[in-house]
Amino acid sequence: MSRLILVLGDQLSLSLSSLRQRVDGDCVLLAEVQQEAGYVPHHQLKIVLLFSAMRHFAAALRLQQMDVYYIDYQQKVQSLLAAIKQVLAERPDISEVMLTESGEYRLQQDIASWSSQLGLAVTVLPDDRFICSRAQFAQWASGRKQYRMEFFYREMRRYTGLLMDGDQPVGGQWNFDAENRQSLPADLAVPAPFRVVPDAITSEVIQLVASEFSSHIGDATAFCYAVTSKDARTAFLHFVEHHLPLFGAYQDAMKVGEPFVFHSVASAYINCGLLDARWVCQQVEQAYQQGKVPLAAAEGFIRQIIGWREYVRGLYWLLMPDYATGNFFNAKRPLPWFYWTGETKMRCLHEAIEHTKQHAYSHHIQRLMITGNFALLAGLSPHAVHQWYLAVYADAYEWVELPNTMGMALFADGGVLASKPYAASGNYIHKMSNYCRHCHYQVKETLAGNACPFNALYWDFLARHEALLAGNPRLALTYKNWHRKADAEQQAIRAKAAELLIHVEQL
Ligand code: FAD
Ligand code: DLZ
Ligand code: SF4
Repeated sequence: MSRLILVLGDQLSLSLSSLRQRVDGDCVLLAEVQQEAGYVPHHQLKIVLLFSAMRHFAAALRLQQMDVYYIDYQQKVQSLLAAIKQVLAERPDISEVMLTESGEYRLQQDIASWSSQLGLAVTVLPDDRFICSRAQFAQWASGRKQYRMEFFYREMRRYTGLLMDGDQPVGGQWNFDAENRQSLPADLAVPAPFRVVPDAITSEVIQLVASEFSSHIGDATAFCYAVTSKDARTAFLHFVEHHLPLFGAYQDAMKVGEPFVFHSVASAYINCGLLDARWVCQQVEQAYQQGKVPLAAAEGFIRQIIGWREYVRGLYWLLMPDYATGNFFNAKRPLPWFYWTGETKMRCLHEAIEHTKQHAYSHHIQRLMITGNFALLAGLSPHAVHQWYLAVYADAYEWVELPNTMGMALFADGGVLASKPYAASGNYIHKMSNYCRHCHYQVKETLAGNACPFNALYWDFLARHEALLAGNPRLALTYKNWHRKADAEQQAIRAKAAELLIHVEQL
């Protein structure tokens, strides 16, 4: 009897746990299906990336003499289960379905019902592309009052041996973040990102997506990402050579017309399996050891992968499904339409959303301190914001998007992930970007007609939620500053914020 190995669209790694179990006679299935392509209105570039990478991956498996079934989108198969049934109808010799665990809770629940629906054994294997297993994370979390990333990260440094000198961190410090918060000098040129010219397979997928998903955000014909692990590795090595040396210093910086700055643009590749998380860290460690990049840059990058990335995944599986329904501030406002169009006079939001539309990408500080910060201050519904982030980025899967949105950007989990809300006024954006110099609004103003909306919204957010936040020691100084303001000024700020929120669609 044979087994059918189902490989999901974000499992495009030859070393995948399910593929390692393959023996002669087993066959492999990849399927472009309506359910996965449609559970949120994914960005057109994300669908091109996934479908083209899946098709290239199927070709790579066939080159290794594997027996591969590939269901393409034109066959209009509704779900992964329906795709499996289609293969089983042709292959009565199959007695078991095997797959590596899904990255999303939604699909995991679905898979749990497959065995009874198919009348076959369904074997689910751990996804060991992650460095920390779900069980290992649960063990780390058990008995802790707080799940702070920094402590988890140190354990991961010890566990992987990355940037370690025996049991001590190389350079005598775990974290060089304090050196990583510079704004971009006006005359510093940003090297061009790596681009790939679409081949025949990708061109065909572009046409498919342009016609089948034309109502989704983005333009499929602008696609220039890698779709094979070979090209994704070349793209990453391009980053290591040209961008990594300044990655640390300018990690938080933003500039008009520069979507990528010194970032790696690697998340979409790592998350769908084209790049391996351990491999990227090794390249970065090696670049440091060879003297090509400063320690602060190498440590800053490795922290994002073995720290943040592993941490949010652990937290997701530890706290789902309740985590998805958090709404600490009881925020209810619908998402303004400009999140889809970028048509707003606020230059910072316009830039972040335009980058998102054009590239299915914006970098971390744009996600956190621009679109996320505005959503937090304006009291947008966490569910609506979560659905938006899940749809618009090429790297978005719920296991990584949800904790970043609910926990980091919106504090909707009440402080499980972050020790205080990442709320900021226009002043922060002005410090870290040149956006305000190109904006309709005046960043130094709070009450004037053309005042930066972030200013009044920031104070109003703090005042609105004082009962929930005033006890947080990290906000003590902020509340002291609020209470230093005269009553009349406080009232004027709050009235201004109320006015802004009534007209939020026109900002
Ligand atoms: P770099 O800045 O070059 O960082 C290197 C790598 O570190 C990234 O490729 C990524 O794999 C990892 N990384 C960095 N920060 C984080 C983080 N906070 N959580 C997890 N991994 C991290 N990341 C996603 O991969 N998918 C998402 O859907 C996603 N949604 C987000 C939503 C919000 C509201 C916020 C604030 C952040 C989100 N992030 C998400 C995290 C982060 O913004 C992206 O990983 C990063 O911007 C990807 O760009 P890059 O590859 O150029 O990253
Ligand atoms: C994101 C995505 C899309 C757009 N389409 C497919 C698909 O057609 N077939 C598939 O197997 N996977 C797809 N994916 C990725 C899945 O949604 C992802 O595997 C799950 O959400 C688990 O993380
Ligand atoms: Fe954004 Fe305000 Fe600066 Fe305009 S002035 S770019 S709205 S922070």
